[in-house]
This record gives sequence, structure tokens and C-alpha cells, in this order.
Amino acid sequence: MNIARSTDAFWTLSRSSKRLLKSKNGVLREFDVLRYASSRLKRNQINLHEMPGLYDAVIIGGGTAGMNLAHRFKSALHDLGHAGDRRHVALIDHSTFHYYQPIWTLVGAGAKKFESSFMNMQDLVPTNIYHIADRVNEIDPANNSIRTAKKGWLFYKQLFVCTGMELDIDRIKGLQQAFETPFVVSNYSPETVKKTWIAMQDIQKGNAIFTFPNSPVKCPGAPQKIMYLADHYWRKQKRRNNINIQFNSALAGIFSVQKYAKELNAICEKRNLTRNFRHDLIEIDPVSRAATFENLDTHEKTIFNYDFMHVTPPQRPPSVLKPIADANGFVDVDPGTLQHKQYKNIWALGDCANLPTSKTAAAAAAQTKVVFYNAMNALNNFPLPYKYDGYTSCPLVTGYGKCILAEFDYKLEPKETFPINQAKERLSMYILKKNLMPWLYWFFHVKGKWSGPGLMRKIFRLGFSN
Ligand code: UQ1
Repeated sequence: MNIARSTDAFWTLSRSSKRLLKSKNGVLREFDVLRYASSRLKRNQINLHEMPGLYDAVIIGGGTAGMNLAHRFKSALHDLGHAGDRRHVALIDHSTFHYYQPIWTLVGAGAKKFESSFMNMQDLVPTNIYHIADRVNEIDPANNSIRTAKKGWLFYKQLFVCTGMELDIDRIKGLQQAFETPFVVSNYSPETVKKTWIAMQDIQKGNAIFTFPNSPVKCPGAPQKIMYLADHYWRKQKRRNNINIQFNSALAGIFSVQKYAKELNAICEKRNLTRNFRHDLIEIDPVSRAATFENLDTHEKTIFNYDFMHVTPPQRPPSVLKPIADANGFVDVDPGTLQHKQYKNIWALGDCANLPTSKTAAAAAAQTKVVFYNAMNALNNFPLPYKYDGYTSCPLVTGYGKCILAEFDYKLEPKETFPINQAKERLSMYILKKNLMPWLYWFFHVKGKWSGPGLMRKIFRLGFSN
């Protein structure tokens, strides 16, 4: 029977980690899980043939957070001689591709090739992690179990949730149809990002609108980055005088951190980029090319015609997370330890966690390290060694060859890596975004060997940094 093959891998795993104290009597929760599984079996609720079994760790989502985490488990298992043994850790993700989404801003602007932004999911999952290419249909946290669409129930000792967010296209009336026209584009999906550069080249005159929705979004800088790049491109093409640009955002300001907001507002002034805040896109008529915005304070509706529109769709966490989510649908974890507030063997990281910081790849990188070591320690009833401080980074590309590198924490205070003023537009930061980060991502981040620039920052500050 599959479930009987449960092992003490986690326990051995944790012993392998140099960062952990040694304990002689680590008690696992395995027994409870097994007892539950067998009671379900007795009640015939589980079809044995569908039962992949019990895993020490299950990761839901093979994106930026999940793939980093999977490789950390891979290394630990490898150290223990479980090189080809896939019984301990499973990763559930049905996607064919793993995308490096942060580069889509530059793909949309014609500065990078779309082909450089993805790899086959299957090729990235480590050989000693069991890849379940399936959808999760149900999470039963009280019973440490998950139901997948094709394989049925499986059990976990520790669960790591990193599903990311979904695009909620249908929340804007007419958006789906508008995406089928050449005039409405978005850097937020693999299908629509390919259209952005074509539309940018095609428009000769008229109204260009860039939107920011009334919902949390991944990479909240992206909706305005593409505006700065389009402005730069249309200036180079000597068309800018014939094109009006407006940034219609549901938010109340350009950026949450004052230091960077000041620079961005100055750039908008200088380049004649109109900003309409508290403006939420609610409807598009793709035939007459009219976009309706609702003022979130007065509820007044305004219609703008467009000749080009970059839409950032509203986003939401997947509904399957509900049993472990807060009222907004995000997984309800402690903002420091990233451990679930109620279920201590559940952890969340990346865009699906209810952390009050910007949702970026840099944030996911920092969170992965915290989750990995905290989970290992929790399992052995040791205190949790790491606390996430909300670190996130947003390379605000402000033109071809120009970038402001925003880095900050939960307190919305800058936490910059380099000993220079990162709020200034710089070529060096553009090169970091365009050339260095993709390399760092594919060779270090997805391999579980990148936890953010913390060490670099300490070196630059001669150790005087946290
Ligand atoms: C980062 O850590 C990261 O995560 C992988 C990114 O995502 C692509 C980034 O864009 C940035 C800027 C960082 C932070 C790294 C440095 C070197 C400041």
C-alpha cells in the first residue's frame, strides 16, 4: 500500500541542515496523518489506485517561489543520498511552461525575445521531486490532505502553498473581446504580451491609455514601466507629439514609497504623461474603442477613446485556497515567519500569501529562504530562526537604458543594495534588469541558490545592515 511507504525523510533532512540544532527526539506528525488516511480508506473514500500516497512535503505551484523551494529540497535530499528518490517531496503544477514573468515588460517593449522568458516545467523540476502535473481541486487542512483532479487524494506532513494569482479578465466587461483586437494589449499573459510590441509600432497618432486595476497585482510597477518605454519609443520615432498618453490607475498615487514616488512624478511631469488616479477600468467597447472608467471616490463614469491600450487585468488568488485563506482569499500566514496562523504545518509564499508587501520575484526569493529553514525547524519543535521583513524590489524601467531600482520593506522604507542613490535613473540598473537578472534567475534563483541580495547589501555597507 502506498501510504505505508512513509519515511522519516524530513527528520533526516533537517539533520542534514547545518543551520539546525541537533535533537535526539524529533517527533513527527506522521502518525496522525497515517491514522487519518487509513480511516478514510476504511470508509472507502479513497480509491487505492488513485492514491499517490503520503509525502513529507508537498509544494503547490512550480512558479518563481515553488521552483526555488523544490531545488532547496532537492539539495537536502541529495546530501542524504536520496539522489533519485522521488518519494519524499512532491510538486503539483499542471502548467506546461515555467515563465520568467519579470522580463515581460521588456518583451512587450521589443527589447527582449519572448522565447527567452520560459522553459518546460518538466525540465526544471528536480529528478528527486515527484512532479504531479495536475490541478488541485480541494485542500483539507484539518486532515492534511489535498485532492487533485486526476489522481485523487494525497497526504502531506508539511504543505507549501505558492500558487500565485490568477488574472480575472471577466471582471472587466468586454476585455476578453478587446484582447482579440490589435489595439488592446497586456504584458500580463504569454498570449497578450506578444501583441504589445506590434501595437506599439503600429500606432501613429491618437490616445494611448495605460491602466492599473482595483485589485492587488503582481509587480505593481509593471503597469507604468511599459508606459515609460512606449513614451521613449514614440519620441524616438518622432510620433510623440501626435500621441496623448494617460495613466489611469485605481490607486491614489504613483508609488507606495515616497522616495521613488517623487522621482516618478517628476518624470511624468517632464514627459507630459497624464495621471488620473482612483480611475478604475470597468468596461471596454472594442468596436467603438471606448473605455469606461469609474472614479472610485465619486463613482462618476468617464469614457475615453483609445487607439492603443495596455490593460493590467484585475488579479485574484485561486478560489481553491479558501479553506486556508483570509477574508480577501490570500493564504493567512504570519507576516514574519510565513507559517499559517492556524495550521502550523502549512506555509505560504509568493503572490498567494497575504503579506502586506509588493508581490515580486525578489520578494518570493527572500521568502523562500525564510520558509525553508523555518519549516525544517518547526518540524522538530525548534524555534523558527528567520523573520521576513517584507523585502521586495522593483526595477522601475523608465526608458530604454534607464531604470530606478526600488527596494523596500514592510515599513515602506527604502532598503537599497548598492551604495548609490537608487532613486536616480541609471543605465547600470537597466543592465542589471535586462541582462544580469535573467541570468541570475535561470542559473541561481530557480535552482534554489538565490535568496535576494541581502549578503551583497551587507558587504556594500561593511556589515552595518540587517
Ligand atoms: C531580485 O532578487 C529578483 O529576484 C529574482 C528580481 O527579480 C527578477 C529583481 O528584479 C531584483 C532587482 C532582485 C534584487 C537583486 C539585486 C541584485 C538588487
